[in-house]
Amino acid sequence: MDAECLNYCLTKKENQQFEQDGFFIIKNALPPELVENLISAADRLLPQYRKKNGIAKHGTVNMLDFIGKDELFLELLDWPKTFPKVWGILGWNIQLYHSHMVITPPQSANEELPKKRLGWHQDSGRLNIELQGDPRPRVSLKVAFFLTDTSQPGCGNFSVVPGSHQSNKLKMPQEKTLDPENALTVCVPSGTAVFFDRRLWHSASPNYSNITRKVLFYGYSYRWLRPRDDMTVKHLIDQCNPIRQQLLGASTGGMGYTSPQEIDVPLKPWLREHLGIEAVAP
Ligand SMILES: O=C(O)CCC(=O)C(=O)O
Repeated sequence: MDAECLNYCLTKKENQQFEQDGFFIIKNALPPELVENLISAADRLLPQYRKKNGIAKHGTVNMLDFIGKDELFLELLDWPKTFPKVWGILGWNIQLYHSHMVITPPQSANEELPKKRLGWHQDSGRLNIELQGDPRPRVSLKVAFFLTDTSQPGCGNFSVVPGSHQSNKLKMPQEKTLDPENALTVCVPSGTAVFFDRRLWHSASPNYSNITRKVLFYGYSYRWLRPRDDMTVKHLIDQCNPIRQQLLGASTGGMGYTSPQEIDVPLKPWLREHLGIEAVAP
């Protein structure tokens, strides 16, 4: 991993924002040429995915486990402008536990749907039932890479309720079609990365623009959490450096996930070498 990434470590302000609001935004995380190439890679996968899953051309796609479907997607795993912030929040015992790509085509004009409440949720399914505590522990976060422009509302924007990660429940208005009072439409240009805590109440939203919205979600968690999708990456492991191998789930065995040796977590010695012993949690 290139030590240039150390220029983009988590700042105090980003950390405070993450703790307080449950998310923060990094503009210009990806250069335009890379965004174009990622769009092309995504577009190459879509026709077959739509066909296989019976999704019409204008239907929304939520493709899980895209990470191993094009080598270019591996570049964002440890992307210099984002990855240091991931370890800055979660530490070194981390992995990619989930990837999904959401493609939201414009809603056709004859699809004038009645106003409906958005699909507010926290990530991780049964963790939100079986883990005790209020708020429950963080466990994971996502980095959402925006490949298309959603700088205006109505473009299929990502929506959040700032600060809602601090509670297991989200208060809803009595009127069933309304969203929570303090809901926020996240308006960001292409190339932006949005970091969010899995506990943050969030939702997708309809796309009334004429641009198909494309976002890549990278979910990072502690290594002891089971992956949320199939993580089909075996064919890529040998060509990856040790830190990428760690992120893709490599381990010397079961014990290596809960009580890792340094061989299981090459990110740890890398951080110690570059940042010093005091920067690395035991
Ligand atoms: O597509 C979106 O904006 C929302 C994605 C989402 O709900 C999720 O990542 O859990």
